[in-house]
Amino acid sequence: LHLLDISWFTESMSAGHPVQILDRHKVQQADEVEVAVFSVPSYACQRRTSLDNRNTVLTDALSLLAENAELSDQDGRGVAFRRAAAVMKSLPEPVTSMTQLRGLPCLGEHSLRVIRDVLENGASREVESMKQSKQYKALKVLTGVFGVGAKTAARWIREGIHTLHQLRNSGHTLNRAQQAGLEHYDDLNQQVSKAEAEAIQQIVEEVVASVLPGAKVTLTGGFRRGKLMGHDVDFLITHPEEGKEVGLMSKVVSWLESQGFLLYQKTTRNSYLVSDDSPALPPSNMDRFERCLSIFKLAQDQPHRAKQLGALPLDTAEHRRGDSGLQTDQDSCSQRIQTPGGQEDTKPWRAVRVDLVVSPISQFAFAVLGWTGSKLFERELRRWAGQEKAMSLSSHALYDNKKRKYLQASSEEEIFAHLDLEFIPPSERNA
Ligand code: DCT
Ligand code: MG
Repeated sequence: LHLLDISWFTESMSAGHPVQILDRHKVQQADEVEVAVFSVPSYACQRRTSLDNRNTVLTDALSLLAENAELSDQDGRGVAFRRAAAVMKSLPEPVTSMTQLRGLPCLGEHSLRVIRDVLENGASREVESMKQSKQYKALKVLTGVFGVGAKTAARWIREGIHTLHQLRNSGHTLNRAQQAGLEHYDDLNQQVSKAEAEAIQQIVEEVVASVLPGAKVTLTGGFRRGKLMGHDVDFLITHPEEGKEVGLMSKVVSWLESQGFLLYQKTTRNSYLVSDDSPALPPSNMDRFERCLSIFKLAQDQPHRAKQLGALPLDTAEHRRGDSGLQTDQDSCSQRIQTPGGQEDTKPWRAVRVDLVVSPISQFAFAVLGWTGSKLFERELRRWAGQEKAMSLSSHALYDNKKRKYLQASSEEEIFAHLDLEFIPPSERNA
């Protein structure tokens, strides 16, 4: 056995210099097999994680366990599996044996058991049986409705509601978001492509330019990290002159609504104020900007639409969701229209989840960093700031608890520098 030891680790954790290859050496043993032994720093924000994942079978299994934990309201377990998956995503080569993993951080007993099962048997028995379980299937279907979270889904399941058909006939009064979610269920459970995101960006840019010349629109979320598909489209809007952005959201939303672009929208007002003497950090760093959660009506040219859906039959929702294996009883006839020629065809538009956020320029660097993700990368940045640097990071500000003051930044690079971290570009924040 040749043990090719690729040590990736920080020169100094507190100095924050991230991943380096320190050395490579071979340990000669009996036969000719060569395997790499990995070492990575423990915070995801110290690592570079591109979209080129060499261990998808392992990370898919761990991510499913994470998802199931989150859907079951077990966030602690969810984070543990997310961290384990993120470590596997950052490895430069496919893992073939357990010996390669000794010394890696964030791999708990449970995650290691799952990895071993996948390496030895090609799949994890636990994950496979979870995927087939009634509980998981029902949680997936119900939380697939926009506006339905884990707690609501669990309550409905306890009442015996497992399908959309049962939900519709349950007599439950759904709120406005959930009604829209049910109505556009199929569309919203179909991934959004980069091309669709760009088409929406064009519309948003035109609207923003017409209501506030000079304002800037930035595509954030997964698409800024280079993803080709996403579950929604996230935008951040600002203006180079502080204060000019006030009132912008309502104008943008009114204009979009008047043009028939919005199938649903809910705007929340900005409630964040930086105070001079205390951190005043919001309990959740996501909810203090002026923010509009919307469902966009995106026109689709028919040939493109047809090509995109390929030869898939349109009779059930599960066909369009590919291999999820989930059964729903969505009446997808609502997704068909009669063409003038009398032929059945897809409707000429689709519903897409779009998030709009407005930030003042003074907070823009923090906002763009906070909204670029991934979710785990953000969580790890905040954990690093708190535990290693005694600082509080949000998508509005960075507060130094020891110096008792806010640290200003006008770029993401400056924030990484304040945190003593090497700058990680968006395309390598796919933890
Ligand atoms: N975010 C976060 N914490 C949350 C929710 C979101 O830090 N609880 C940040 C990270 C990503 C960004 O907001 C946008 O969120 P999503 O759209 O949910 O994530 P995404 O990476 O864009 O994923 P997708 O490509 O599926 O839209
Ligand atoms: Mg997104």
